[in-house]
Amino acid sequence: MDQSSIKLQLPEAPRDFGFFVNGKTVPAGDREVFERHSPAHDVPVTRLPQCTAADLDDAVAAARTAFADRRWSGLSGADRAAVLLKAADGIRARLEEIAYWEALESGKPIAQLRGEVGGCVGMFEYAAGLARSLHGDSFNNLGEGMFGVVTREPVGVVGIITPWNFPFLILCERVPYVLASGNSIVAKPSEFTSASAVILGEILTEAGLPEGVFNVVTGIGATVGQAMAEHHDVDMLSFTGSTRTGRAIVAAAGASNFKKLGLELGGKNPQIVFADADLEDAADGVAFGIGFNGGQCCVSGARLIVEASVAEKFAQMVADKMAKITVGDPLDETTQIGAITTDAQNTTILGYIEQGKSEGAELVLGGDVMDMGAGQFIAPTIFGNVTRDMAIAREEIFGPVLTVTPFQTLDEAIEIANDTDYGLAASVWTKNIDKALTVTRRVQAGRFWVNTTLAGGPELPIGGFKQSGWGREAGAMGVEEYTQVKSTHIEIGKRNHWIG
Ligand code: TXE
Repeated sequence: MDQSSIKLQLPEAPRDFGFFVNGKTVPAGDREVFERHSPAHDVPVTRLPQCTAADLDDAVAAARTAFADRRWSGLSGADRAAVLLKAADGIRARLEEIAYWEALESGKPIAQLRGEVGGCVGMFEYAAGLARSLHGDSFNNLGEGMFGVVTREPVGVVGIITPWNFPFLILCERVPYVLASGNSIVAKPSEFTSASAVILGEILTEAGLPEGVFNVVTGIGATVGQAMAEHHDVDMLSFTGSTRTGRAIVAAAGASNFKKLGLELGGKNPQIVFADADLEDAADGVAFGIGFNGGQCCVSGARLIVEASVAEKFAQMVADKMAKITVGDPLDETTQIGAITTDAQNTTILGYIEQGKSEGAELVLGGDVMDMGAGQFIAPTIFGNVTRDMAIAREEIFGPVLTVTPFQTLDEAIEIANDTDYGLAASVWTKNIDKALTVTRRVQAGRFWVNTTLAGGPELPIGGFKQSGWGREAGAMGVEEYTQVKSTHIEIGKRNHWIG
């Protein structure tokens, strides 16, 4: 599609996408079709095939054949890097198109999406370097007669199941890293936001990725996703989504072939603010941490834990910031928060807001839907006087809802921060280096931010402690996770015989 033909207006008719197997887009044919309505405009925007378990079998078979004949894993790291770099160019060239369809399917603001898709270019470029630098280890200290070599090999056929909150970004935090070592992939995007995954298939083929190495099956989690988790010929599965579905994936992997799993699950992430912080910066950061993507991030800073001496003043500063966030049409360049992506998520968030009110928390800001004429929008919301036992303080709301809990001492702040089943991310705001380091050492979280929040990039690995998941994505670890290690002993010279 010509980039210049994309206008920031609703499409005249929904666009038909196929799924993607063996280097080619496959049209829906006689399969059922899922029509996705824009959550911001209530009009149909895309149509995608509901793949079946048989379609998944075909995609896995294509990935297996591609892996077995080494058409990709047998290439040099340099050759794989060349394809990943061309794919980065391909994403750059189609950035506007990806951002447009994703804005329509997800309700995210277009300006935010341009940044996200631009970030995906960097993921491919960084992973290209890792394809060339991936290496093992050697042991030259085993005596005159022995040499030891440790090599890394791709795992094989990797399944990737992704959610609707960052459809293209989460895919790109995995795909180039998984490809870097030579694996083949079958991806299953969320049924609500599948278009960008299919576009990525086209981009990879145009970049020279051999056919069968990257495949996309579209469809429903309970059928095609579950079938992927149960599949005996999927060697590893990367799942990003709810903790509930994560449990089902673990059970399915155990009941089938013990496939290796990477899991990025929920979060209930603390924002710890000390009285000595730059409170202006911290207020902006806390508002950003919960407002960005409408709070629909696994790493959203949903729990403000603030030193009691400044708690009231600081909550008001955050409220003043959050009241100024521009909520509205995702296709408007100035919008900062768009629509809530799914109907179910909208219901969940509103349910938690009601629960917060009935649990006795103080509603400081928002707490209601916003009428934009169409679509589903929720006002940025703050609850004060939130105690640790309240559901709004414990459960992942996944919406623009911030809870405020005061603390008296550093130890208490750390205790509150760790009082959760999750451990995905945390932020601390202070100008005191000792406090910052003590908090980063003692709070259990896979990602940490000091005097900032939600920063990221291709270099640093991501993943969770506790029930937030297993394994790491991105960074050098994001490649290593999708390899298996082989230890080889090599005898030098004549064997010392066991049997005389
Ligand atoms: O997630 P699901 P949902 C959290 C957030 C949200 C809640 C529910 O709290 O409110 O999860 O969201 C596929 N076997 N997060 O219901 O169902 C599904 O098709 C295999 C946190 O949308 O976990 C989709 O592709 N796959 C999160 C993906 O799993 C299955 C991001 C995620 O959907 C499946 C999103 C099954 N049985 C929601 N059932 C994060 N960590 O960022 C569904 N799927």
